[in-house]
Amino acid sequence: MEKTELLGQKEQLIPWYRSLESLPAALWLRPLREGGWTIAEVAAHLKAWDEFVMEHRLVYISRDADTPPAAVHVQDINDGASRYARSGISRVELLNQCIAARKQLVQALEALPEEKFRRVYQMGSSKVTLAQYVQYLIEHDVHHRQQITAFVESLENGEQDEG
Ligand code: NI
Repeated sequence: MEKTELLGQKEQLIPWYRSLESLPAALWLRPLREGGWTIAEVAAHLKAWDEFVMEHRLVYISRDADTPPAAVHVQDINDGASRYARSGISRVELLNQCIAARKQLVQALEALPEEKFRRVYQMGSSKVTLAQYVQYLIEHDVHHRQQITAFVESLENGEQDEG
């Protein structure tokens, strides 16, 4: 995938975040499945990973250094995002922050020359081109979007059955 296409796909999360503002308010803090994350937690999770990528990956790539094999504390990042989503922050505020983080991420990627997307970097424990890495991040977006879409649809179908 070319840089322009990759950035276009990363930007698609912005209108999707906005669409979450118009969901019934009661769904925002309802777990997707028993014991699972809420929509708020999924949004905070995506924001936390955007921040991680900017701080711990793109900063190094912009300097043309390999990213340091600094340990990625996945569980800590995810737990922190969950706590943040449950901290009492409003839906509008959290979504605005998610959108701001995503805009920053897209801008940071945009600032990198095309050539860097074809270069191989050490990303944690694996070596991949920047384009492959961004492709992986797009798949992560799509995975969580599908999760929430399926949840909302299942509730809509459930309500129709009852009606
Ligand atoms: Ni995830």
